[in-house]
Amino acid sequence: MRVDIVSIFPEYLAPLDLSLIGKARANGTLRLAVHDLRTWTHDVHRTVDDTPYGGGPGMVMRPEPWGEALDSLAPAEVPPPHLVVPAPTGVPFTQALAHELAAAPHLLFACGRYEGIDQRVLDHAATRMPVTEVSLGDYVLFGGEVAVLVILEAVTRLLPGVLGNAGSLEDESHAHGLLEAPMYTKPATWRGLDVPEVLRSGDHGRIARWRRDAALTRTALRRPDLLAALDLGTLDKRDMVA
Ligand code: 6GU
Repeated sequence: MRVDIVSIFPEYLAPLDLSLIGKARANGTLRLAVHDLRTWTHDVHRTVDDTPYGGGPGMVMRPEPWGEALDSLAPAEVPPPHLVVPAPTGVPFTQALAHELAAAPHLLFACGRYEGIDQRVLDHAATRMPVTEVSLGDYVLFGGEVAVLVILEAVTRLLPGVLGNAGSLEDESHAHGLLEAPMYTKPATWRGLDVPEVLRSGDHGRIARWRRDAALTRTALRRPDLLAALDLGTLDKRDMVA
């Protein structure tokens, strides 16, 4: 997968050199480049923002540098990249969207700052490529950079060969619309607290049942919205008594 990120704070993306994303870059699974938006300015002050039409506080990112940046990074390419714009006004970022983005050959991230990017940039881009504004949740960040770190971490681990154990993708939280059951490792007793007996029983049927019930209970308590959205056809008879 190819990934381009445009930001006025490229240093913010330095963590992309680390850990499994860094490894995916080193072995060629991920061809990632970070670009400074000011590369595409032409005035001595390298201006990227201006006051909002209609008034109000803050500044808005001017369209010209963004237009040139997108022209440069998405030249009449077939297929074009998927433009992802992190913003609190976007659609919620979910595991399903992570899977969708992981299937794209080329992602282009536009990191806005201030009160956002002039809307015409996104409207114009949408005439030539898929554009998705994505939100991490119902709160406001300074800019899109940290959101890109989050989105790319969720996407990269879905790419073939990035996770050592692909089985990790199978049962994890959100894979089936449920939160995952609690996990334990050795020692069996720690500070007077025991690992649930069933997990040490070696009875794989009982263990699977216990984990399923724990996942349902945890989801009911913490994320009733997920439980309500669950396809009832995926429940079995014993789920109903849990
Ligand atoms: Cl993706 N960007 C910004 N700037 N704020 C956010 C967000 C994204 N998601 C939630 N708040």
